[in-house]
Amino acid sequence: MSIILHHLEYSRSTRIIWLLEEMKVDYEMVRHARNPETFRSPEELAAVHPLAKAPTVIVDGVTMVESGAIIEYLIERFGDGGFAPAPDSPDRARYLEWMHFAEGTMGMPVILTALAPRFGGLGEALTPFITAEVTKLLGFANDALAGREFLVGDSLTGADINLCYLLEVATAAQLMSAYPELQRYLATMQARPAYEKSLELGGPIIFRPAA
Ligand SMILES: N[C@@H](CCC(=O)N[C@@H](CS)C(=O)NCC(=O)O)C(=O)O
Repeated sequence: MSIILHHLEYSRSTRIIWLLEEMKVDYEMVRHARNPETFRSPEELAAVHPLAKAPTVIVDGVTMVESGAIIEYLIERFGDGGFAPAPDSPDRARYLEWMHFAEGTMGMPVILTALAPRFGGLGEALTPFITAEVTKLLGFANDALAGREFLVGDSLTGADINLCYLLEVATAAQLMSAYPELQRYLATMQARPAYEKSLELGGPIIFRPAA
């Protein structure tokens, strides 16, 4: 068994470090720095996969991108029955829904909002649309997590891992103040030893320019 994780600084690939540390499996990590001018991934990552995206993993010689797919695949192969409800569990549908909600629905508006200040803002046309979307999506997740430690069931799943990166981005973009349940949930995840280890190994998730 061989797992190679291509990790890009300040990126979603911290999700995969976190998962691999939770599963306690051996892996090799190849680190990539962002281009300091464009903040995009470097040529070395394009040599691994044409999209040059993080995370990229190579599992037993097969190269794969997309956090959600990678998380599902690694859990199937190496999760030892944990980190996802079984296919016939009543929690399975909700697990898959949350897993794909993160990148499929929440990612674009949250990341656009976080990036917008660097590019002169969202502008008049996009601001109402994107802001309403962010409010709806964070509110939805906040309500779903009321009184819960995890998105699904009573233990950590891949869906939690996929969502938390976006909550880190939302926190950095100061979008989280109205969502106490999301703040509490994220704090609980941040306190997990494997989460702490992922930051130790991968560096900060969010780039913060020197003041
Ligand atoms: N939906 C993809 C998004 C991957 C993605 O956009 N990753 C960013 C890092 S957070 C990236 O590689 N950016 C560098 C670039 O596109 O040049 C996933 O969840 O893996």
